[in-house]
Amino acid sequence: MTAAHFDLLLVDAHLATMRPNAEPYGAVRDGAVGIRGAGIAWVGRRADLPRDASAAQTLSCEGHWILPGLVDCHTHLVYAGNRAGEFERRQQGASYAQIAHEGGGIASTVRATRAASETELAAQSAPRLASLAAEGVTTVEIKSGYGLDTATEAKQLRVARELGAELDVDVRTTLLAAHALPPEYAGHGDDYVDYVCRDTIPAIARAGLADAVDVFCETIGFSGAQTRRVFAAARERGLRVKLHADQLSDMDGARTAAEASALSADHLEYANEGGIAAMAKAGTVAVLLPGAFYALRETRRPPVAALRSAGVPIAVSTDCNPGTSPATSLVLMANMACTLFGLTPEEALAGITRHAARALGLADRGVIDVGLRADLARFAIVEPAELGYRIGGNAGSGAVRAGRVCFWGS
Ligand code: DI6
Ligand code: FE
Repeated sequence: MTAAHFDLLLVDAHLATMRPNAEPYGAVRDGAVGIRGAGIAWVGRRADLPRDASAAQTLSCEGHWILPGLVDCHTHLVYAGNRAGEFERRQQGASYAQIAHEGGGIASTVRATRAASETELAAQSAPRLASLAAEGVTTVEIKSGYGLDTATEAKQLRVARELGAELDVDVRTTLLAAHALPPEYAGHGDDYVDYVCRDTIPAIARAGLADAVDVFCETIGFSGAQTRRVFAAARERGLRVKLHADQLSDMDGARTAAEASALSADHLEYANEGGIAAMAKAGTVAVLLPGAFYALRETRRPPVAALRSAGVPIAVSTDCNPGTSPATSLVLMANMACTLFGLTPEEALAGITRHAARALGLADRGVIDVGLRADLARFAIVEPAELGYRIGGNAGSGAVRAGRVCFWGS
């Protein structure tokens, strides 16, 4: 038998492998991870490492914890402009409706995003992605949805991919052309849906710019019938779907998502029981977004107990967007999912690793196990629950993506 040789060997680590049905957090104390190429070749207690194990590079984790590289599975982080001024006005008493009526809200971000050059858009968006990467996020989903015309949606998705390459993050892109009605189509929702189905989806699919298609199914967004039309056009082009479902009202969005075998249904504050049962049957992941819940001062919590008892996997994400969740810390979202929604810290960590990977249809990551991608995040903590417990700060002390060290602190 050939000796165990690794390209990279991590030692002096405690591991929260997040493997299900093992110890809590899939924990292995005094562990080691052997990496060969882009993949994990060995995981276990250091004491069990083969005696003849050797490595081109060995790194000490100095007693820190190693988790699977974190996965932020729902963001709108590529946009131009800023809505802090609107926040200021709202705090002084102006309503969302009033601001929207005056051309603010999503429309103002659409104007700024259309006007920005690709370089400007990338420069404004980069710090948001960098903030996620600095806390060990190695995979990020980024949606379009602030272009609302084919050319600008394509520009957003190109910038998303470019930023991933630049900042060493695996970016998955989602076309969200059905996010809001652009001003050109005011009062003509069905005509815009025609345009999305006939022009935008085929063009984006031909250019290979999107991994999935999403819709904002809501009274202020698109109806269930319109959602199904967009999903059918996506399916025709071989694209998987996901849905902003039941965020502000019960639109039966959870069921609509499940019936289309959606990867995920996201938000879900107002989801009904039938929809949850349908999600369980279809294997659709529930993505909870506590940042938007918090920023909107929503009081109706997503149906966590019902999701749990139906066996629906629960992911947690930032929803990073300029209007309802200007959040750039995924670990803070794990804390908020515990405090606001009642998740256990272990559930919250599964929500930003294993279940988030599944929400993107990625079976090769989200858990530390042999044969999976070597995407790892290192944290200066004494136990995994600390990541659910802390409010703010960044305990991230290192990250490895596809076997390569992205950063390594002390
Ligand atoms: N749900 C939301 O809460 C955001 N988009 C969505 O689909 C709002 C986005 C914004 O206000 O810019
Ligand atoms: Fe969103």
